[in-house]
Amino acid sequence: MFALAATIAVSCVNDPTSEQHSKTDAVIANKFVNTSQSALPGSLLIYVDEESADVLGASERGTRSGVSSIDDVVATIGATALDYALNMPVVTDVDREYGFHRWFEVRFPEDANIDEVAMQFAQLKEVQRVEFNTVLVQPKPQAHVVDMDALAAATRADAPYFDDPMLDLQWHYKNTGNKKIHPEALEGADINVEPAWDYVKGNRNVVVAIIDEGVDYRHPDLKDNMWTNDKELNGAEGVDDDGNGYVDDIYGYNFVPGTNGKLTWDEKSVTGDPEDDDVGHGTHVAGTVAAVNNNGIGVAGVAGGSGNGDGVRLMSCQIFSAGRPAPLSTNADAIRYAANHGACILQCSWGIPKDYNPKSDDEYEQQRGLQQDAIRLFMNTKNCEALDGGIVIFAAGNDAMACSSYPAAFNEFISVTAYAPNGLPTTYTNYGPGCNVAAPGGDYYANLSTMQWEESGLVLSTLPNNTYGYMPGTSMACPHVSGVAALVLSHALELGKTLSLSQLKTILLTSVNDIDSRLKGTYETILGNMNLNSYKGKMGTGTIDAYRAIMALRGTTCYAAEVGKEAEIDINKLVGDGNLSMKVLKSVEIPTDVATRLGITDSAVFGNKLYLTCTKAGGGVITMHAVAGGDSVGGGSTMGGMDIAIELAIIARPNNDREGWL
Ligand SMILES: [Ca+2]
Ligand SMILES: [Ca+2]
Ligand SMILES: [Ca+2]
Repeated sequence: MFALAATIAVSCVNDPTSEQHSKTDAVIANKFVNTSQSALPGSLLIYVDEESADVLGASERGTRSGVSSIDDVVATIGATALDYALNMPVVTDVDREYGFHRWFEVRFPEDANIDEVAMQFAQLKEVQRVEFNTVLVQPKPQAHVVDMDALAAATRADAPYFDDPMLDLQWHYKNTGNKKIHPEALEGADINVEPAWDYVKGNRNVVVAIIDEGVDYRHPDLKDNMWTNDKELNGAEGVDDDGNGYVDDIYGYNFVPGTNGKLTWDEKSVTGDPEDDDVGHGTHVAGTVAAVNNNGIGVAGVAGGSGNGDGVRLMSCQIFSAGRPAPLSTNADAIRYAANHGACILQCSWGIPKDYNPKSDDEYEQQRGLQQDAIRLFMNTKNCEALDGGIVIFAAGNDAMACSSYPAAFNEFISVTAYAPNGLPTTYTNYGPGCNVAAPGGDYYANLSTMQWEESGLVLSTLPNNTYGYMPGTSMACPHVSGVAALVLSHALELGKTLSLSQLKTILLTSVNDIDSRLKGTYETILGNMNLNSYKGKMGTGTIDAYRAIMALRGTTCYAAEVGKEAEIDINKLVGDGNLSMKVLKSVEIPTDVATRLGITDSAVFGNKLYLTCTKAGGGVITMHAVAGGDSVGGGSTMGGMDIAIELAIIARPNNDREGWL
């Protein structure tokens, strides 16, 4: 039976009802980074002045700081612990630069009135900021283990790029319009990654930090692409072999308080609520970025290599664990770890609770606390030769809200919305201000003959314990963008190019295909009608296209062709300022594999124009040979001309016009 709750569009305008702290003393009020809404009970983060930080740093801490005013409050509230908010066995110069040595976490009984405790600290001149330890939210989609019978039934007609048997079903990489996957599947509604694999499949020197549930690093389709901390890998169990403050952090670490630091992925909830069980979210996200390609098993990953140990590497930074609270101090610790251990892409499928979402970038910046400082460290840390910093990619959120959630929405991070196999926004995706780019997140469809929700239109990836399965969400869209970013950096390494953070973001947000022309009228679902007009211009710049991104990096001009319609390509419009006067286009080279992939059945050159028709969606590079500065003098000969070759990447997509489609 249909068991899915209807998604209700909610307004973006919040109505915070949290108690306002007394504004009689503006100085004190300004010390509060955030409010106690969604705060972890019995925990506060305080940011002290430099002098107190020195005293605290030199003290044994525990429950006494050595700063008398702070100790008075600590005694009054019956504090049980006082220490650095981050795990810093050694405070480095970089930690000082970011002020991490000034952030402390105070623990006290959970039944204490947290607002009153916060006020006591805020009244001290030594305490400059007070931050509630907000508990972050993880979208918890249901996982559907793949049905092997369905797999056999939905096999696609053309030969998949790699030998991974489930690549056939990964419509999000190549959507052939297979109606067995989704009754309205739209050919070309995908990230167009297969032609990008002609140029690059991954690179070991690109490390992607998966800030999520733990990644099952033993999974046969992930283990070869796991990042490893070699000192721990070759070290002793139970010993912090590299002295970084984390014991046995071989593939990453479980930062969640109340765990022993070991990565987990299938633990039953500690709250007793089955809704809080681990669902394999981190393992699924990791597989989309870099499941091992071409190894004859399971699925493919966007930047998973060619089966020869050449995929990008995955670092598991676990912040969600079996329903335990995920406070932002833990999150900041995980992000600092990613920055300090070699990651250059921060893959974030989580957010701030929606009831507590900031309403503007200014508000988010005012709430500048420990987490933002950690993200800033990540963005400013160069861990990949090809990128001048670290890129931060977030899911936009699944609340069908007309704006992105935060932190995704912040203008320095990429916020990813989700579309379905029909090329339309998913029923749950956030959209509107703050959203930057769309990627496949998948959606259920209702099978009216069986009265079941079908999951083959969701995203297919790895799940814990050597299984595979489907999940929906902007959480699943986000790793597609992280994967494309990883491919671009991998190729940049091979080409010896270095990108600034701004250049990489520009490549990702401009290497897109149109979605807006499909967004008109009403889309009927059994849960209700979606007004597609309201999504127009709000899903981001478009749907991300891996092939376009690689072509943008290479500097190859792209030409958008419509499937099934003859393209008239005027060479004079492609180069220079678009007003060249090359009169003779001599010939065109269309490699056989490109002709096959795009289904180019005929082509012709006439004067300065090339005519060709693509019958399939995809991408490929052709080369046009022209004569510059020469002209025909009759009798077939030319005078004074120079042969030039112009590479052109053809991106073929189907007609986006949905008029009359429904
Ligand atoms: Ca260690
Ligand atoms: Ca060890
Ligand atoms: Ca595989």
